[in-house]
Amino acid sequence: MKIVSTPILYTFRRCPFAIRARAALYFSNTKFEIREIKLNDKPKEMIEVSKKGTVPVLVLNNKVLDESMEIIIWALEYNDKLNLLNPYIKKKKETLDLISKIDNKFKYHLDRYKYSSRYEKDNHFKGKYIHRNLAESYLLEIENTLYTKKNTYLFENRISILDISIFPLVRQFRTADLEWFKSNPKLTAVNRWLDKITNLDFFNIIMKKYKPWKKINSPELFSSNLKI
Ligand SMILES: N[C@@H](CCC(=O)N[C@@H](CS)C(=O)NCC(=O)O)C(=O)O
Repeated sequence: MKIVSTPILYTFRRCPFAIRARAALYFSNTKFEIREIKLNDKPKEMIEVSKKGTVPVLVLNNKVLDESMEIIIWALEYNDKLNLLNPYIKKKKETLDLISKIDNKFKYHLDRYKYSSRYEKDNHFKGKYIHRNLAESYLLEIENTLYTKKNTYLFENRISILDISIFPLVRQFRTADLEWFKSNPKLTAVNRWLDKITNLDFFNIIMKKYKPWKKINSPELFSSNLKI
């Protein structure tokens, strides 16, 4: 698809779904206007194009993508010189199934662990540490993949759509209790994998801080200048 105008990304720096969308836009070398938002004061320009009010939202000249996986796939189908789509092409079902398990089941328990006070009155709430154990059980599968294959990354030893889609949610889980996570002997390979990814140059670049977007200010342009 030919891009006429510069894409606009509505984003929130710490949101794991926005982090993975920015990662894919980075790896696809897409130049875009970055609009950092406040979740409690969303710009009307964003709601006009996507009523559901979640970030990330990518506005293209002919369509709006308001699900992070749609943005990732759009970006990498547009330009994927580093072959991040490899597992999505070779093992599409397994790849999407794993991402969906992390997005839904793992994230469900992660929220109830990390933000336990918000759920205390919920009938289905099992207690902070039970939810931590249940979230951890999904990471044991990842630990097993990394450990048994002696892999650095989740698919064939190079960074792929699987890593960039999953690591921001695992990072969110880790930050809930850094000490517990880092010293957890059951998550040695997951810790190594997360350290490896968050120490790559791209991570610093996509985590740069921007002031919340205001229409009157000049646009902030994001360009990865990836040498590919
Ligand atoms: N399925 C969506 C989830 C996006 C999402 O839940 N984003 C959160 C921030 S991490 C959000 O915008 N929540 C709206 C709010 O808090 O008002 C995606 O993958 O893009």
